[in-house]
Amino acid sequence: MQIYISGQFFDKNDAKVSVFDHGFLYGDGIFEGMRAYNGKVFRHQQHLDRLWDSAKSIFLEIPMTKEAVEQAVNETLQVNNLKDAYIRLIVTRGNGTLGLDAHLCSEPKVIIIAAELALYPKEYYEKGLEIVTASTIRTNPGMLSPQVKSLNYLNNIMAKIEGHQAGCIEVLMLNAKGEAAECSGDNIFIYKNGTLHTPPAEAGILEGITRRAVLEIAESAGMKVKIAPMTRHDIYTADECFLTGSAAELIPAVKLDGRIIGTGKPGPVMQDLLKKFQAETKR
Ligand code: PXG
Repeated sequence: MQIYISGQFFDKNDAKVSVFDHGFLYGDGIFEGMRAYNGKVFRHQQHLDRLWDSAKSIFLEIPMTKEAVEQAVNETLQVNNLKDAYIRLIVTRGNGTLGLDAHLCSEPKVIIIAAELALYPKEYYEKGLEIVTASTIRTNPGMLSPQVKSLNYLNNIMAKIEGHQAGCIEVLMLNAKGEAAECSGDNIFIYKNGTLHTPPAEAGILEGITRRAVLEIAESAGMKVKIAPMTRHDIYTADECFLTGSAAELIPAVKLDGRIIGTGKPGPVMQDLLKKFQAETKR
């Protein structure tokens, strides 16, 4: 496996960053998780735009143009001979001191890892996920915005550990108001009485690229779509529930906190949207 670090490729064992990198010391950096289908990155430009927005928000100057990063991502796929892959694009603050001062850091580092896909096992798509609500809440937008895809994912990792302890591979995270925000690494949708619902950005979510694609697909299929605050009660009483993310695409959730959602089986609306989504990834 060849890993790209700031203009050079390194073998997996030699791909290293300094212990003084603020990405390591403080989680001071940002990332994107992307999917390549048949050699092409799905919605590449949107991922780059989101990365640049994250960078701007944390005063991080990416030392490359968007075009150069796009090309480096494509090159990383080619060098590793990967057509269908998961890609991790990372920008760290660079080497600094043991202090917090970001101004003392060297140039930010751009790292690209392209790996074989490690998807959720097929049975989860067939049977649906059982999820629980984590007691760890999603980052409050009054703190670092959850729209910043930062290298500090500890809240989400704590939530995921809670899920693991309950025997679940994904968990629902609430915001400080007690509304449903999203899952630890996926956005959430429900379908009820003919309308597709998902929480708004203001609920304190990362606005997923997959979420956006699903909203566009649903709207162009003439489906009623509502982006509004969502409670756990809404999810318990929904006809269908599913999660979205670059790695998972669309995956059904059939139980939340012990309540069976709808029929307790993957629903027809989700399955139809997944088919349409996959058709788009093939285009
Ligand atoms: N919410 C959060 C908090 C995320 O981190 C999504 C939603 C879905 O966004 P996209 O753009 O992928 O539709 C994410 C993305 C992984 C991994 O290894 C994925 C994410 C974060 C960390 C790791 O698959 N998710």
